[in-house]
This record gives sequence, structure tokens and C-alpha cells, in this order.
Amino acid sequence: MIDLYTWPTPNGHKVHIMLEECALPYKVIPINIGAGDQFKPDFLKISPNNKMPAMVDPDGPEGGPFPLFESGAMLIYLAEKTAKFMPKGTRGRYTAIQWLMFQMGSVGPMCGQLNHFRSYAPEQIPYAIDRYASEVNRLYGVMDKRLGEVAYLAGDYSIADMACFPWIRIHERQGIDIGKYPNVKRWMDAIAGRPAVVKGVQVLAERQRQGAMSDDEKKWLFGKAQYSQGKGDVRERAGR
Ligand SMILES: N[C@@H](CCC(=O)N[C@@H](CS)C(=O)NCC(=O)O)C(=O)O
Repeated sequence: MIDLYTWPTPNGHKVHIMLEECALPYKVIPINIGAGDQFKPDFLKISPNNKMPAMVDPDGPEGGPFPLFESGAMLIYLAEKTAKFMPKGTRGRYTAIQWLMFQMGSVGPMCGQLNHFRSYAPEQIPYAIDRYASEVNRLYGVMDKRLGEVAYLAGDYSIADMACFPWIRIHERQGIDIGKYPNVKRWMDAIAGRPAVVKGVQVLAERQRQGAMSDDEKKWLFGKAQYSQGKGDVRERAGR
């Protein structure tokens, strides 16, 4: 059974959805990123960038356990392992990988920065909010054009859609008016109705933060605990 190190965030949801879609058994190991679990030495051995999700497949390639971090790599690995949700031919395969990379390189990081400056930054900085809101709206526009031509990003439903969907379903948190992107809305609604997706986004839902982020969580995610990594015991340094 795959050990899945995760937390109920969009990057976690990508992999929860894929595992559910493939009906692969997995054990959830919560990594509470607001409490510093991502800096525990055992987790860093699997995920040296101190980010979830990560996993260990006990039946890895060439035998033996195989640890993996970065959600995009995990999605490609699971698609290859199961021969599911990745087009078979070279053109189709790279079309899916291209839209997956679009998510990993643009949608995720830009939406993440927009969320940060809208909701978590200690002060509202109009330049930063405008910059990321403009860029995120531009990315929604790119997706809307593509999804006006095809049902799913790579033609058929694939890991590229599983990567983008968790970030798009939280469009309200990004201040995005989804009505401006009717093709994205049609695509989002279709994916949201899939039984595996309904289950995937419920993983650890009971641990999801309600309300504002606490100062302690901010310290782990954006404060001194986050940036003193590699200089001794970060929790000790952070006064915990
Ligand atoms: N590119 C990474 C991003 C993962 C990521 O940003 N994870 C965040 C939560 S969504 C995290 O673990 N943050 C904890 C930290 O930065 O300490 C992926 O797609 O797996």
C-alpha cells in the first residue's frame, strides 16, 4: 500500500484525486504544515524541499520502496504505474505533460502568490495583489481558450486536469469571477461531479483550517521557522 504524506491543500488534492481515480489503496500520513511537520527529519528524507505531498511506493520500480516528492512527478509516476489518465501516443502524452507543466510552473505558483498577498500577507500591497490577480486572470483566459476547443486540457480527462482542478475549484478565494470563463466553469463542474474527485477532496477535510491563519501557522509557513531550515533544530530556534 502506498504511504501518502499529505495535507488538505490543492497540491495534496491532486494526488488524492489520482489515487482515488485509479482505485489504488493508500495510507494517509498527515503532514500538518501549520505545525512544522514538514521539517521533521524523517519527512525531509522523503521530501527534501519540506513540502507535501510526498509518497513512498513499497512496490517501486526495479523492486523495493520508492520515495517521491513533487505532485507533478507523483502524478506522472502513478499514470505510468497504472497505465491510466495519460494518453498512449507520443503526441497525446506530451500534450498532457505540457498542460501538467503549465499547472506546475504557472497556475500553482501564481495562484499561491495571489492567495498569499490577498489573505496572508501582514499588509495589503496593491501592487502585489494587482500583479498576481492580473497574471491569474490571464492564466484562466489561457485555459478558457483551450477548453473552448477540447473537453479536457489534453483532449480526454487526464492527470493535467487533476493537477489544475484543485486550484480552480477555489477560484472564489482568489477573487476570480468564474462567470468570465464559461469553458473553465463547464470543465470544473464536470470534474467536480466525478465520484473519485468528490472522495479525493474529502481526504483530511476534517483537519482543514476554519477561519484565519494563526500566527503560529504563519511562523511555520512564512516566518522564521520556515527560513531557519538547515541551521540546526528549526523548532528550537523558533522557540517551540
Ligand atoms: N511544487 C510542489 C509544491 C508543494 C507545496 O507548495 N506544498 C505546500 C502546501 S500546498 C507545503 O507543503 N508547504 C509547506 C512549506 O512550505 O513549509 C508540488 O506541487 O508538490
